[in-house]
Amino acid sequence: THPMLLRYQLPRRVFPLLPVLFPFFINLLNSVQIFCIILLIQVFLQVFFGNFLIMAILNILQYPDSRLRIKAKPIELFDKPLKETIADMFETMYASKGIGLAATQVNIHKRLIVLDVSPERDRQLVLLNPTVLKTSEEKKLHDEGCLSVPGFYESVERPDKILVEYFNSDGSKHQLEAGGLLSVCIQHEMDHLNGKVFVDYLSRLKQHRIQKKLIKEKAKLSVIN
Ligand code: GNR
Ligand code: NI
Repeated sequence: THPMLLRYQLPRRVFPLLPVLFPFFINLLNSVQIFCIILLIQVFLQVFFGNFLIMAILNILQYPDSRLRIKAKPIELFDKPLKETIADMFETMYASKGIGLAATQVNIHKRLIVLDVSPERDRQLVLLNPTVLKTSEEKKLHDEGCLSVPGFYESVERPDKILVEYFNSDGSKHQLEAGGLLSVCIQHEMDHLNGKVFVDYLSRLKQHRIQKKLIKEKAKLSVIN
C-alpha cells in the first residue's frame, strides 16, 4: 500500500512524528503489525507524558457538506478536553497550511476558532465565543480560500477593520482590534461558526461550478479507495 493511504487507516490519535517514520516500517511489516506497534507506543506515551504530546489531525469537512451549515453553540466549560480539541485543531491547521480553522470545519459545533496569520507560523490565537463589537464603514476586497473548499480562490468584500471580543482557553475575556489579513480571517472563521461559507458570497453560477467540481473530485477519490 502507498504510505499516504496507510496513514488514514490508523487510529485518530497518533504521535506526530510517527508518520515521518512510516516509510521505513512499511517495507518490513504488514499493516496489522504496524497497528499493534502504534497502539503500544501510544499507551507508553500516555503513561509517561500524559495527553499533550499526542495530538491528532482531524478530518476537515468539504463543501458542500450539509454539516458546514450547522450553527455552533457557545462554549460553557473551559476544561481539559477543550484544550485537547484546541491542540488538535492547531495541528490540523498547520498540517493543511491554513491560517485559520473553525471548529465547524472539523465537525465540532462549538464557538471555537484557531488562527495563525504570521508568516513564521508562531503566533497562535484562540478565540472562544467570539463576538464582533464594531465594524468599520470602509470595506475591502480580499482574495479568500478555504480548507473546506480546496483549490478555489475568489474575491470577497468585507469590512476592513473589526473589534472582536472573545475568551481565551483560560476563560478570560479579551478584546482585539484587527485589520488586514487578520480581520479577513476572523470574519471568515466567524462565518463558519454561523454555518456560512465564503462561497455563499459568490454568484450562483460560481457556486454551482465549485459544487460540481468538488463533487466530481470526491467521486473520483472514492473510486480509488
Ligand atoms: O487558510 C486559509 N486562508 C485564507 C485566506 C484568505 C482568507 C481566508 C482564509 S481562511 C483559510 C482557512 C480556512 O478555511 N478557514 O476557515
Ligand atoms: Ni474556511
